[in-house]
Amino acid sequence: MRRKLAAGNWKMNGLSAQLDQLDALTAAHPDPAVDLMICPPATLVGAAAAQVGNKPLMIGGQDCHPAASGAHTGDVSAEMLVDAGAKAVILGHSERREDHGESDELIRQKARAAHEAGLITVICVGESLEQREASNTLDIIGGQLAASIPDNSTGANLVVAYEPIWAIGTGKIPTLDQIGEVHDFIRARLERRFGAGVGRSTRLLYGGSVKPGNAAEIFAVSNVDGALVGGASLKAADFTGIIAAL
Ligand code: G2H
Repeated sequence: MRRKLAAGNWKMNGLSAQLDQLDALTAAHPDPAVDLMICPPATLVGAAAAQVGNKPLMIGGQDCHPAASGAHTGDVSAEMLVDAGAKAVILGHSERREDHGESDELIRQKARAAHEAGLITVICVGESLEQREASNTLDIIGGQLAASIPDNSTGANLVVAYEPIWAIGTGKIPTLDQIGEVHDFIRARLERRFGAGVGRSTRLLYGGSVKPGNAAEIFAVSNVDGALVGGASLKAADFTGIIAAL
């Protein structure tokens, strides 16, 4: 049985005062029935992890470099995230694929390094509106899965997030049938590549304009094990509304 997961992606939002939201979250969920994760910007990962301590809220990064250390100005390694107290890292978010030209191959290298460092990876896949309208969604997702998920993935260290690019921060979401079709497809591809054990235990998140008002219907879709939430994770009250729907 897969444990549900609510993961918040703060993106490039949050100064120190934003960490107050973590206290509000852990106070509202002292013993959650689902896994909780917040991925703040890199500047806050260490402070966030220290603030959360042993409370049941994982802190994650939003990216990492494939190398453990070296001459890579501005980058952060998986080992550094672990050292800062992170338990997870988001990789291959479409904003990184677009803003930084990240390829599936690079994402796979990052994910392999993150798994070796002991992190859970939340690997993002998703199609553009143009690709969906051309009926290429499953081909695109299949290619991203094959090329960006590393061989050292397990049901424990891999989470896949389906984030249709056109639904991110736009308020638009796919139909529930469209979400179900893609999640069923991702599950089948994982089972085919890794076998039933890993394929069935890997958690699949939906991401893209998830809000307290639409979370319950999305979570009722087959093979949706939780959400990767951007804007609505910035306020503990909104995120709590989503957690309550899981
Ligand atoms: C999609 C999501 C979080 P939002 O990027 O990864 O953001 O919920 O703001 O659409």
